[in-house]
Amino acid sequence: MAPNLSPIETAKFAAARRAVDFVEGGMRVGLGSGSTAAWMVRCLGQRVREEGLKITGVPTSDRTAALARAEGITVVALEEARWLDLTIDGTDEFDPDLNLIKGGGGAHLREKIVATASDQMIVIADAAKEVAHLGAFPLPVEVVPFGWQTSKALIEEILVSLDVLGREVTLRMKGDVPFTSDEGNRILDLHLGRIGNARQLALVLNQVPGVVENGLFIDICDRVVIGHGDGRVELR
Ligand code: ABF
Repeated sequence: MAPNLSPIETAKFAAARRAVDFVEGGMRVGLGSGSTAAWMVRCLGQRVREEGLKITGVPTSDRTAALARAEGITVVALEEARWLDLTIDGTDEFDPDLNLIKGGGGAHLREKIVATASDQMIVIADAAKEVAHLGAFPLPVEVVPFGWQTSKALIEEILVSLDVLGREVTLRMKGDVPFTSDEGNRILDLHLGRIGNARQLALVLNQVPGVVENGLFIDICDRVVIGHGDGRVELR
């Protein structure tokens, strides 16, 4: 399956392929979003077809659902699976405590719901996602469309008092219209530069009226599989 890939795709494929080794027959598996997770879904599909692996997949995005079905993976809604054995998903950043910034693809709400409904979460990432401190990647915050400007203003006020470097908050756009998540909500991107206290920020953000969820995953990830451009894999 691994054709001659670029170094970055080699890294993503290597991490995805190694993570799929943790999947056992009979598992209910949360399927993440993004390009690294797409490699994972393809590798899982190969095991389903070639080994007869029996698993049930719960996708975190409509796009992942379509890919999983195309790969021959049995897909069910989280409501039907109720609880999952394992979720495998990508990330935008991970720090030494395996805390994450996710949501660059706009799917962090469903990703966090699925990940927290799992016995274990494994993150797959190319080595560039490893950071000493979270925050260089813009932190997504999903807000309902009603009164989103008020939510944005309240967030900006909060940032003044918190342990962050930057304070710019932008509405995520798709071309010249606001980006809409699979749930029909809007995404605000917090350009913070460096987050000192991610645990505190995650708690405070979700208290803002209109905020549905933020992209900080604190104490949720159990293991990170890191892929390198030469095909090497590391486990954290
Ligand atoms: C998803 O994958 C998102 O949470 C995250 O933004 C994205 C990372 O994408 P990629 O694997 O393409 O770098 O999990």
